[in-house]
Amino acid sequence: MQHACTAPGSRCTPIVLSLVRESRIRCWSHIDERCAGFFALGAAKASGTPVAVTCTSGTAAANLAPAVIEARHARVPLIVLTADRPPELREVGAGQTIDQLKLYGEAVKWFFEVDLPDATAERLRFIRTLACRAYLTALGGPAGPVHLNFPLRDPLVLDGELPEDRTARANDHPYIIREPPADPPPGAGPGPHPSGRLLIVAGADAPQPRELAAYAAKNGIPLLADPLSGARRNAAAVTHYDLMLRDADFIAQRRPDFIFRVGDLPTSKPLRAWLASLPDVPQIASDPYGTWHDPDAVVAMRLRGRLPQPEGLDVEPGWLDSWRAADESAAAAIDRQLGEELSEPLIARRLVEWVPPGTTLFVASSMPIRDVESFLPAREDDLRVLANRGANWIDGTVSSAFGVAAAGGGPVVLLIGDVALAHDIGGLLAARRLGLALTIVLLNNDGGGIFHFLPVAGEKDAFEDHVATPHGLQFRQMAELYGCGYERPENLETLGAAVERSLQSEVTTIIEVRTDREQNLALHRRVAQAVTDEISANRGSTQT
Ligand SMILES: Cc1ncc(C[n+]2csc(CCOP(=O)(O)OP(=O)(O)O)c2C)c(N)n1
Repeated sequence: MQHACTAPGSRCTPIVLSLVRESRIRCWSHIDERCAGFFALGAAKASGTPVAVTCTSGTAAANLAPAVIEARHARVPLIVLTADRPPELREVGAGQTIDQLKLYGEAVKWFFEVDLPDATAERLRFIRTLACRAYLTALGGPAGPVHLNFPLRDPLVLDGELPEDRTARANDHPYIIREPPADPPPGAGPGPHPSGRLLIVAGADAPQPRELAAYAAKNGIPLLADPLSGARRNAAAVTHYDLMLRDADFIAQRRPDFIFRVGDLPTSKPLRAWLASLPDVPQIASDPYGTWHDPDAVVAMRLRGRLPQPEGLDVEPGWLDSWRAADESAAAAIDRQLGEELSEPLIARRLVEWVPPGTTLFVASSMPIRDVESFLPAREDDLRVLANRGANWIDGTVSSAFGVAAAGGGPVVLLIGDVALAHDIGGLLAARRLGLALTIVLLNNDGGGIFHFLPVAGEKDAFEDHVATPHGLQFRQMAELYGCGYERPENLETLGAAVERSLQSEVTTIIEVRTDREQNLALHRRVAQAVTDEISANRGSTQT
């Protein structure tokens, strides 16, 4: 384990001291447990290895729940170490005591109530084994959170010498080494032998996305890849499916013969609706993590391993070309409609032009993730796109992005709306306290712009105050309060320059772009209409 997060308190003192004094673990200190949980989540998501988070007893531990739930849904290895009162102080009116047993319910892969171990050789062997087991459980199968609850009795700091620990393995070797799980053989089982109009849909955590994209390109199979899949690349990538699949005629002409679904389902509603409308088309999900992403109950075959990639498939000639031609028409229509004026979709489309290879783009839920899916072009470089799309909420986004930055591995740019930023405003403490540099591109439309797309927008008496929730926050002042740099570009050029400056800077910078919710809705509608018009106009050339 390389990273751990702490939050202050008394009862957790022994755990905090143990983590801080272990030179091989980098400890990140947080004030708010909710932030600590999401920070750990981000670091674990980015590194792919378990990260521990500890806190004191009571509601402190309850504040970790949102991150634990997200970790479960997004398969992120998190090790939660909560401090608790010893048995004699439970249910007797002692302060700061709640029932912490199975506090996170089914959201954790494993709960274990640790006893009050003495520092004898047997107990140390037990605790070492427990630590290894927690680590391996968090990492194995589908990864996820585990919870160890530690009753701790006064004194909470050592009042004497510890006996010599003779249980460590030589040369700092782990106490237990586990054989890495064998990669499931590609295409375990007989596998289908499809032909005709084949299609691949790739979502978050698609295994080996580059290989998948190369395979699709080589075999002429259209690849509808969510940016979170890492597979939106190469010649078969169809980027604008979210807009194209709103056109009934387009859909009518593109009934596939086989659909391969890899990784999680993409966010796009039109894509989901289209897949749901094709129960008669064999849909085959490759499912290496044992997850079950099929809300419409249309998947006919589940493959345990990766998608088999047989060569020499009999794919219908012209099938990929027709998708690619429509995709290019859509791109042209989008670019014409968006022009150069700053808008939320334009930023989702162009932001990556200013970031160096190896950057991670962390995208908040609500419109940012949707706009990135709809508008981010295919890229051949190693841009990584991450998001908290396990449970799809907006909480903890800032902290998660800082956690990604803490795990190292290149610059991190966070694209986020104002409500999501306000929700995790405390996460900004990581900028100065932990010395982490993030580039935060803030799309400030003073409220939840997404709700304008929903029928509730018509309920005028309640909509603005209770759904859109404008707040009027002055983010310049907020940046100052949290020791962040601040820029407010007014056009595309100055935005690009601000992003590039921020990426060179050693401090976190908030780059605020003001937008308008009503205008954003209107622009999205215009773009969608323009794509439909363009595809229809080019129908002759794109027909299959
Ligand atoms: C923890 C949590 N509470 C409530 C919601 C419901 N919700 C969905 S989107 C949204 C508004 C987000 O607004 P903002 O971040 O400004 O993005 P925009 O909609 O403007 O793109 C809310 C409150 C949620 N997703 N997560």
